[in-house]
Amino acid sequence: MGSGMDDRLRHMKHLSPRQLEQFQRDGYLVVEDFLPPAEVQRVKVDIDRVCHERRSMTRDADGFNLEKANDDSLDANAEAKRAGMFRKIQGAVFCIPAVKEVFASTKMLDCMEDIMGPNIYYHSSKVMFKPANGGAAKPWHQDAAYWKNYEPSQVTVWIAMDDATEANGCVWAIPGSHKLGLIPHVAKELQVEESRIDMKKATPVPVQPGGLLIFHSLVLHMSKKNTSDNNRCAIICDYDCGPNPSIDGKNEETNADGIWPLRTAKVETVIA
Ligand SMILES: O=C(O)CCC(=O)C(=O)O
Repeated sequence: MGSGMDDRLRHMKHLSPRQLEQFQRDGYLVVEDFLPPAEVQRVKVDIDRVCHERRSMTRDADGFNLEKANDDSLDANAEAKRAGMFRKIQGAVFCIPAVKEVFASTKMLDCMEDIMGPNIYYHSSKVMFKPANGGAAKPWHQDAAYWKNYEPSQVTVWIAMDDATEANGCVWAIPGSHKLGLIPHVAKELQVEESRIDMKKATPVPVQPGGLLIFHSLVLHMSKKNTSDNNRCAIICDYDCGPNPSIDGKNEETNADGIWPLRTAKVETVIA
């Protein structure tokens, strides 16, 4: 290990060197008990408030995607399972203040700095719902396949708002798959065919409310249909270590190029 790495390990702000090593080996890491229960409750109340305001929606609009009767989340005009039953809210930090507070907090950025280094930019965010008794599956994919014009330098934080278990559709991952490079994706809902995946390695990643699942944008992951009586909701933020425009578009936080620097290394100017 070089002295640069020694230095980095000495200055870790939230994670332990063992956790960093685990992330580097597997491409993902679970950090339990990151948000206290009261904070999880506060975020859930804010999500519920925003959903309640849109409870009559029957068509996708403004980043709000509904659960579809035919389970095809990409078919914006397909019949919704129920008005106001959402699958996803894209750009969540911009419409749900409590979600923004979590993802832009010092504690969260300290944690991400341990993994990504001192330059952290906003890439995108969402709420992913998986309603009880039928919330749709998400097939195997690498997030980098969705972000075609970007180098795969993003790291995602997925935070459980409910107890995410195998029964209600927790995420599954293939440890080490971030080292495989980008794998061809097919179909409308971009996905990797199972024949290309070492399915013996498929690992469920249950997370308790307030726990984090942190994963690299090349990690193969998926989640199954929710066949249980319990809802499963997660808030998600994707961070980039380069100054690239957010895929959620320009808004009050971004500069004219659509870039939102959340934390950048301070360069000391030496005056001779
Ligand atoms: O929350 C889920 O069920 C899946 C999330 C996911 O695959 C993603 O954000 O890329």
